[in-house]
Amino acid sequence: MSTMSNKELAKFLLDAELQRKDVVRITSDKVPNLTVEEAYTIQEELVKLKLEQGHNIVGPKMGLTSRAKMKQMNVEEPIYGYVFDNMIVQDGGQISLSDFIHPKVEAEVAFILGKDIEGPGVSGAQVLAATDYVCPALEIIDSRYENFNFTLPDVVADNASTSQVVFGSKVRKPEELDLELIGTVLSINGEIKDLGAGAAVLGHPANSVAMLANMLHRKGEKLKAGQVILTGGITGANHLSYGDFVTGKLDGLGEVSFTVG
Ligand code: 0L1
Ligand code: MG
Repeated sequence: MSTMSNKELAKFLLDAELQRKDVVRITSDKVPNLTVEEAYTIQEELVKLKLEQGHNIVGPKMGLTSRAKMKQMNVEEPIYGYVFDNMIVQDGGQISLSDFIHPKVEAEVAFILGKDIEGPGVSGAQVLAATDYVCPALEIIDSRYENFNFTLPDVVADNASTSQVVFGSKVRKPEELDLELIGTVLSINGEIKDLGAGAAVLGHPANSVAMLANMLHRKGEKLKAGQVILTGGITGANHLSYGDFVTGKLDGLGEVSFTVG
């Protein structure tokens, strides 16, 4: 049993984020027997603290949605976290390396919801019908744990490593694209770092949003119209360094970019 409350654990992780200082994973000493369910309770406390600080939720996001990442973490189910308005970086803008511990970037598709979506039993087809637009995105993840060394409950408690997000300025109606086939290239300084297709995300990025709605239903929550949902990396996550120029090109959705200052 930990001597720290869930709120104290959330504060510990938030302090690490705000001070850009990595910490040892909480399951190593503080809460060795932490379950995923309990970890989501810590994440809820973290979300509350961010809301209390005046930040607003842009939308929940999905993580660990590729078979490769799930296998690596030995998990059957992806995880979710929350993106806040103070995490958004303008397309073509600059991020500052000093705002992070050890950032990595991955290319994703984001869904902009036109209608609420409530589980259980939500399908990808229902998600597409409830989606107004999709757009390209670059997610910058930054685990608060030393060397990205964590177990599944650790990363859930740490808001799924969420840090900053660049949404592309071009939006398209989902029915105009075949999101399963959407070719994606992630480049840094003109060098291709990784590539993939939309199907890397649970077979189709809409399936990721469906799964998210079904997972949130367990907590009595739903996805809301207007929320922007990151569906999970189509590419792997690549380390960022000072001076990097990062682009994500998604077929039919155009380019999204940022520089690292
Ligand atoms: O967005 C993501 O896929 C992050 C999931 C957390 C795992 C990681 O930090 O690599
Ligand atoms: Mg991601």
